Amino acid sequence: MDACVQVIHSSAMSGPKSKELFARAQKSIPGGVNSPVRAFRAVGGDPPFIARAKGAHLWDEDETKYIDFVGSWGPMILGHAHPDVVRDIAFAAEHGTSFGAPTALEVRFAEKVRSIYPSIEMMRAVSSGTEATMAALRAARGFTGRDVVVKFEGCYHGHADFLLVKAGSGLATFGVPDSAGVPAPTANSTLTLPYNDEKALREAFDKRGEEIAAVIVEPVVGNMGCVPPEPGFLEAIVDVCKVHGAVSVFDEVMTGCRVALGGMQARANITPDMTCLGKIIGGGMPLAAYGGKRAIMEKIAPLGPVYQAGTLSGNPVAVSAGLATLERLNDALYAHVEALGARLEAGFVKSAKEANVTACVQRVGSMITMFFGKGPVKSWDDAKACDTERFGRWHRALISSGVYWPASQFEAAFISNAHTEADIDQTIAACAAALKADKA
Ligand code: KE4
Repeated sequence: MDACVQVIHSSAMSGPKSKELFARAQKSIPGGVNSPVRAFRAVGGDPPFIARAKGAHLWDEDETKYIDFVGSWGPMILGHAHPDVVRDIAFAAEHGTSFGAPTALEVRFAEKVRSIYPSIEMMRAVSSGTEATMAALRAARGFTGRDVVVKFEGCYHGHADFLLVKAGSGLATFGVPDSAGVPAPTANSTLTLPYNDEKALREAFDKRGEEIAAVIVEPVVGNMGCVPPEPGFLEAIVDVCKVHGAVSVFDEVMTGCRVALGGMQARANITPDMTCLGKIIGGGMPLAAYGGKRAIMEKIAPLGPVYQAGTLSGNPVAVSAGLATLERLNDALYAHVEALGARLEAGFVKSAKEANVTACVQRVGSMITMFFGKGPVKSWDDAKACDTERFGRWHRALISSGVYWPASQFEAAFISNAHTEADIDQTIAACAAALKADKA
């Protein structure tokens, strides 16, 4: 996730109703938003307030239409308001929104997830990706009896205190808080290493292997922009954890059912000890999950000593949306989003070349980022060297052209099954015009 850069720009982008709502919102909600990236501070301009969505399109309160590449930050792979998903949500709601009791739906959901992710022998539903990663790592600590967690710079795993930690001074030294409010001692249980740096990983284990409970990784990073793993990096994580008795955790909240039905672990044929899922598996409702080896998951209450709970965990409305989504993910969908992803990538590359702009496009399946830097982007150091000002100008131009693109250089964009070649070609044209105008 990017550091919010205060960009002072007037905006002609959002219409009068959005502007009025934004002014009101800022009186009651920090930054006027319920999640920071939505405030457009990293790109400038005021955010349009969205009134409705259908398929690949959004409409704001001023009835301006956009082609949507945020997709609620990943969940909407079927497209917005899919009729089957809406129908199943309504049916569930008519029978009660939440009981706080076990339901048949939750059993079906767990069995469906396990059928897609063979590495998940047992799982627990929760309500957000943050809960999923926090609980998975607590389970890993409970299972190993160790405290230290290894993460990688540029990866975001939700806002649990011990995961909001940036690299310490030396590679194998503990981290320092990456947010106010995170106690220093908490950061002392997290080692933050450079992504794609197998040598640093092995060094950390050589020095502190007996303290390390788990390594958590985005198997394709979305949170510094789309950064794929270097060959062998993911395998090294699973291998070094096995050798040292630590738990390998793939945070597939974003990549799960995105880069392939079975996530990056299926695409790369790698088996982690634990997996975190979210976004797509909830179909746009608050639903996530963590799971993995039975021996680890049997540490979770009420079976074992690791506590984790949730009032709305696995509630029937969210699970109905998740099941309706999962049941419609098929080979044709992944072929479609792959083809459109390749088309968009080629169009962006061509536009940057024709405008003689330094940029590189990185994509895995239907998650894609246009980096305004030489590339390739393999780590946070590479990503943060990109021209975020130019990204901001490009983003504002896209929004003004009716293309709703993630409001940060350090985010991935998403293509859904509802996008068409016409949407992609319109987006490429908007990109080309934006780059050309920016050179003028
Ligand atoms: P949530 O708590 O936001 O459901 O999930 C946290 C999370 C965990 N792991 C990964 C790999 C994630 O990408 C996320 C959340 N992603 C961000 C966007 N990059 C959500 C958007 C936002 O924070 O507003």
